[in-house]
Amino acid sequence: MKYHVLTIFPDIISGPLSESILGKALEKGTIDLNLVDIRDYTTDKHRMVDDYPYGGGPGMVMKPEPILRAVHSLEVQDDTPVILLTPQGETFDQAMAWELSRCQELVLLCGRYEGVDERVREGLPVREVSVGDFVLTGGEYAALIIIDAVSRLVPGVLGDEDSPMDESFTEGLLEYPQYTRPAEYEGLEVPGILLSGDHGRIERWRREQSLERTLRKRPDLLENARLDDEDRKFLDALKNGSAKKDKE
Ligand code: JF5
Repeated sequence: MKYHVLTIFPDIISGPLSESILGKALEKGTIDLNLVDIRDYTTDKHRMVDDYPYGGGPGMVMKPEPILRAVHSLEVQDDTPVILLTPQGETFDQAMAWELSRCQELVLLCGRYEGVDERVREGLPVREVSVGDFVLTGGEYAALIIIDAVSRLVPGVLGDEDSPMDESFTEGLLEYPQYTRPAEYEGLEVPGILLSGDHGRIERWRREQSLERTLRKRPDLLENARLDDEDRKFLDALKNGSAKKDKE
């Protein structure tokens, strides 16, 4: 996977991507990063990337020419998605992360200020993507979120030990609670079932914890979750307040 990131603040992108798992993946070449400073595609002596909005109003707007020149300078296949990070886009989620992970390359366009001149959207087939209903100071942080979520799905980025395939088992549900040593910390105990060695019961307990958490915290997720008959029975029991409390 190769990411082409267009930004006027390349250091915001390079810093986080030099660390941890993605830093290793970049070193290994499992993922690749082409950082493009939009300012390098200006032609005036002040290297101006923004200007006042026509019609007045607060803030600045990113000029179209440097952005379009930067995008056109890229050597990418014609079908490479050009993603513009903006609160106005379709909301990014795990399904989109899987979809994007199947691309060979992605172009991520980071806006700043009050936004990007509308003609960038008209001059390019851009896909507008939002990472959530809030406003950031710039698209760089949204681009990092997308790069992180997509890269961990690219084969070879995670170790074999923590394969993202695991999640397709509990697809669409919140994760069950995790514990590690010590078994007791200041009176707080690890649920006994996890120490029992009974893998069948542990698996069922985890499934029920996932279902219960999802029902309590994110009931909206249940509509698209993959549930079997046993899951539905358990959820119905929870909703009726008659689910048996776990004894551990
Ligand atoms: C941005 C103009 C882009 O604020 C965001 C954003 C929020 N969710 N997803 C993206 O992007 C930065 C700000 C102003 C264009």
